[in-house]
Amino acid sequence: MTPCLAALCATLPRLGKALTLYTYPDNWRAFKAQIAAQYSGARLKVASNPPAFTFGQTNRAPAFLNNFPLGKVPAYQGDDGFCLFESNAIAHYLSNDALRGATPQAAAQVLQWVSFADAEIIPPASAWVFPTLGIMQFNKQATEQAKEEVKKVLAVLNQHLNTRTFLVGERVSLADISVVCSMLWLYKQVLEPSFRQPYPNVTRWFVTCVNQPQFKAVLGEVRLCEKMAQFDAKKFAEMQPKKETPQKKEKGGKEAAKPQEKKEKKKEEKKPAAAPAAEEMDECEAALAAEPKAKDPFAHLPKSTFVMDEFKRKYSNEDTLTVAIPHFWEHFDTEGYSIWYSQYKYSNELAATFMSCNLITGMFQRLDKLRKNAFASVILFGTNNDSCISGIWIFRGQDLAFTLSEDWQIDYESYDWRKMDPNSEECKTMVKEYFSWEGEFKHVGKPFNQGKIFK
Ligand SMILES: N[C@@H](CCC(=O)N[C@@H](CS)C(=O)NCC(=O)O)C(=O)O
Repeated sequence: MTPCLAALCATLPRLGKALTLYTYPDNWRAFKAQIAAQYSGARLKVASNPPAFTFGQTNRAPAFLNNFPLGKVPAYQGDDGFCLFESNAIAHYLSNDALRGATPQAAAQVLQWVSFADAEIIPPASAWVFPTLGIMQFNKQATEQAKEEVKKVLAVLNQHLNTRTFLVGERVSLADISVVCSMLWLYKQVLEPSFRQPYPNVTRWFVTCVNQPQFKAVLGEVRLCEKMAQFDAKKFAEMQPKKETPQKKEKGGKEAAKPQEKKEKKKEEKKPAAAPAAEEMDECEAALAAEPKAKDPFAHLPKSTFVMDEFKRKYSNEDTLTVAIPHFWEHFDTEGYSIWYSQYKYSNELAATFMSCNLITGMFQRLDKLRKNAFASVILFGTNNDSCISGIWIFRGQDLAFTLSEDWQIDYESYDWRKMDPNSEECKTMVKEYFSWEGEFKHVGKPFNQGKIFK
């Protein structure tokens, strides 16, 4: 019988050993590896937020540079210590044979499209899209040139996909994953219906791919652009680092056309470590800063004495039974927070346990922005074709948080939710069992196999 305990928590894993992908949130380069892992069943943990990973800090620390000398993300570390950088290599490693191309010809074609994405799509896509995100100065000539290059790329893809569903063979491969990810910003930001109209095969293929459950688990719902985004001078001004630098003043159209070159140049000019605040924002930091600053949906709640981050640090770094759980009950604020039991409604549809694990990790990824205000420990009980999923969730406020944002509503309706009385013995027992992954789990009625723990 396959051991199949899977437990996940919306915080740092406590067991240092796991397949870990370091990245900043919503990084299209990391998406390639994440989607490949969804197909292959590789149990990948994404470290993209504090305290596990802070972009600009963790990746500049000696321990990280020791494994990944460029300090760039995505970066991968296996449970065996194996380390990889470069997103394509990581995605390749986490793929299965079908994704990589099962014959020498198919494998070479996959490589062809992966290279095509990097060499032909990313440069013009960046030159066109970055100014619309306010992270690069606008230059009309460069943008027009980029649009023409994108048209060429779309024409090539459209022709290729005229008689094919996917780029290589009859199934999704790493070729589709790489090319789709490289086109995400284009399709979201600038490829409005009239622009994409001459290339129907490409849009059909793109929509088919992003609607595959394995893509969806990572990307969520991808909404195609309705109106071509334009350069926003105000946004660009806001995005610039406060301190003026000579580099910033030099920034101009030619650079916009060649983001890669710009980065190389910047590297040469970079002063050694000393003054990060004075450096020009690089395209990745800028992309991060460009994330729309959503209104805090919990802003209306009175302050709470329970510090979620502090509890998560205890849970991540210290013994659960003797330190984290006592800390939780000592500080838990019953007015500012609530405790909920969740149970997956459709357990009869759960097949392979790795797919159920992906269901849970996918949900956690989509709820990433809830992390400051929520904590969950969710467990998959049972074996292949006989399993169920349940968990304990802690939310800021007295209601389920999911309705507060459109982005959070994808998964929660597939679960039954029961609010628990924090003073009840039942609640104390379940918190203990779900937080520590130990106990009788009497209410579950399925074995809790002490086999592998996937986090
Ligand atoms: N070719 C690399 C590019 C990686 C890359 O440029 N990563 C950027 C984020 S988008 C980074 O980590 N930059 C940090 C730095 O330069 O310090 C890949 O595909 O993985």
